[in-house]
Amino acid sequence: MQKNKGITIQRHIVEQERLFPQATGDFTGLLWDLSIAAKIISREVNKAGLAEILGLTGEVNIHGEAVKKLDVFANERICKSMEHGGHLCIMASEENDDVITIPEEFPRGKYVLMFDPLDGSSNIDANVSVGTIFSVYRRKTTGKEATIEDCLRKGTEQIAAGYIVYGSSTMMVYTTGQGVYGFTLDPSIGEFLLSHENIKIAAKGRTYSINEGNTHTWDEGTRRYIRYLKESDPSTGRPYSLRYIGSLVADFHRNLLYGGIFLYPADYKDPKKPKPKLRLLYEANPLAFIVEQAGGMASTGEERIMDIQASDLHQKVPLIIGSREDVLAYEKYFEQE
Ligand code: AHM
Ligand code: MG
Repeated sequence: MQKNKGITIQRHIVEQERLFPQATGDFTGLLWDLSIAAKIISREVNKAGLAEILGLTGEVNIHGEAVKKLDVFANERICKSMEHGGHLCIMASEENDDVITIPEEFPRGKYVLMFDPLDGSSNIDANVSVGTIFSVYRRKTTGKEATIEDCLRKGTEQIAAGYIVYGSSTMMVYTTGQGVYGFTLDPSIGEFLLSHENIKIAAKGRTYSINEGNTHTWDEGTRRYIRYLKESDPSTGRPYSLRYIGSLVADFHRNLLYGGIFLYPADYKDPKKPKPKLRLLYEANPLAFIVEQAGGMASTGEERIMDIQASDLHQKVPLIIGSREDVLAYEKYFEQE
């Protein structure tokens, strides 16, 4: 039974925290601050359709003010919402080359926040769903200030991860390692309400999500796997349907709820130097934590995403993520090459 449906995100966070008697409330504060940033970003994303009236992002609006690009706005919003709370010691964002330190005037906390402020933002002017992705670690260094070492971690060290999808409604989905919970923003009261309790992904889906225009860049294993999905064999649920939005959070969210596999393999145009696109720390790890908590899998094709030790803040990895049996089947094809 969905006994908690409709409770606010704040109450849910507090109740989750009560499961850990030693908790200080710090972590609750962190997630709460993030949910506020999400509401503000949601408001701005929803106004994007008014660009004709208010001025396109990157231009000067009718009031003579520069209109910030939404990804820049989202990045600044998250930094501002998170830097003063005393929960964090350092942050890193997909938008910044280097780590983001906490300004001197604010207290330092024990947590590290990594985030992609507005993934898929190139889609925004066409009213396509976009998202914010985040991941939280506990600090590991012990010096006066946190360092990049606190950010270069393995996904298995995450203590929380989540995303906000700005779509037909705004939803925040997160895990602290105790299952996956989804909250829908009720704009009339400005609160995220629990709408999806203990989300589980189907063991096997009927859809695949990949940029098929890149076929010429794929390794042979990926090509054979996609061909296999398209063959007709009703006894094994094939052919699969293709669903690709080109906005990672939206593609992932759909597959999480309906089952399926998302693939962004490396570009093998130069077989000696395969080039992946998606980032380990801001995109792959947080979604991997969520999918595993929901019973699914995330892999590079040959390695569990969350087992990779990050060596660079903007390191990129192939990402194959979704229903467990589908990811396992992909790994078999990949291994045979
Ligand atoms: P971004 O971080 O620059 O927004 O790019 C990431 C996006 C993802 O949302 C999406 O899955 C992918 O790029 C789509 O790439 P492509 O257009 O190559 O299919
Ligand atoms: Mg991104």
